[in-house]
Amino acid sequence: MKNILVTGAAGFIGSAFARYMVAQYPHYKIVIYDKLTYAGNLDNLLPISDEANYHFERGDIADRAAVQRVMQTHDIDTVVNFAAESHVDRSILAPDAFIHTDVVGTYILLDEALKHGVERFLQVSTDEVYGDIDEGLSLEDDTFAPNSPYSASKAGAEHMVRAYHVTHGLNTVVTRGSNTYGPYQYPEKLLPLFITEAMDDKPLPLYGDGMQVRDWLYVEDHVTGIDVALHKGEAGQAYNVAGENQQHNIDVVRQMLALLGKPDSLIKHVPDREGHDRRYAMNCDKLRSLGWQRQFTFETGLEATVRWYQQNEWWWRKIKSGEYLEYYKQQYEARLAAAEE
Ligand code: NAD
Ligand code: TDX
Repeated sequence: MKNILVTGAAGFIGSAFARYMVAQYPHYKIVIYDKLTYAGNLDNLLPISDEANYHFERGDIADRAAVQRVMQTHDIDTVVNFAAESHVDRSILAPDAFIHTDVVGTYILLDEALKHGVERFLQVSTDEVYGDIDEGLSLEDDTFAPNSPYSASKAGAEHMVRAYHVTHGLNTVVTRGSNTYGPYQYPEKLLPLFITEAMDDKPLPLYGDGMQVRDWLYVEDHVTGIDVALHKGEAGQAYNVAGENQQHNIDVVRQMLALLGKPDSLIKHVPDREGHDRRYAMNCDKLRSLGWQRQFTFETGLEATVRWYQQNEWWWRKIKSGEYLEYYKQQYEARLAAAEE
């Protein structure tokens, strides 16, 4: 591994991975390739933008000619694919971009990686491919049952990764992360949306009864999980990256409000997300057996996250304008009007 193409690394988890890799492996060349959609933000990469082993190229993973060019220019031997449309609610409102990037884009990246002789291809996937889990923990060999256009597109991408391994012998690894939170997360996801809205004393639109269960994973632990799978994972295998911290949404929100010193009365129960999965939970013994260990508890991770948003208003205030406000209105205006106390 010498020259690593990290796609989608102007986003939340990809930028954390890039910041970590640039510092951890000064002898690797880290080439970021990102379309800079609404979720891509060069501010996320400012801490490493002057480092000698960091390079940035703007482009779409579904643009074959551009992908070819970047692989050749930088003599890429390793690909880590974070690039995706990542928000479930947006996939319900407008699924086209999810098919374009998550499905077609992943296919083009795989195809060009194969042609270019890439030695390792890591696909960043999600616990949502397993679908709603009533009880127990999802294991890597469980069947897929994706329920949203987002998770269906991520499952489609994974099937293509598998096919390129089995059919063409491409050296692939997949990681399936659980709900990730931390600094630099775009304020459309539950925690950054609710932290920043609560700081302004705005109502917090909690879907349904708020009793859905998610497994919360701090972003820096997700990043080290991907690093371990990249370096030690067996070709053709998938690895769950879990927080082993399953909580009801309403409890997560209450803990966040306590850290901010804001009242629970900001919570408004609004009409539910369509097709809303009730519970995700994974077993991550397989990745642990490769030597991965989390460093953050939910208490330390949540506190670090809340303080970061308090201290970095420069980062998120400018995001909350233009397209963001249009999306917010479309997603929440009618829901908040129909809110129950
Ligand atoms: P994000 O939305 O913050 O960032 C996505 C990035 O991909 C952005 O920088 C965007 O500009 C870029 N991008 C989008 N379309 C592109 C295209 N066609 N070509 C090139 N770049 C493109 O997402 P995130 O939350 O950081 O998630 C990163 C990856 O991790 C995704 O693959 C997602 O499915 C997966 N994942 C996320 C979570 C989570 O909780 N956020 C959990 C598990 C897995
Ligand atoms: O306004 C909201 N109100 C609310 O009740 C939002 C945005 C979310 N929620 C609920 C829905 C979920 O049960 O909070 C929970 C978390 O929601 P999101 O932050 O939208 O995440 P989720 O839908 O669980 O998906 C996330 O985890 C898996 C990421 O967005 C995906 O990219 C990842 O694959």
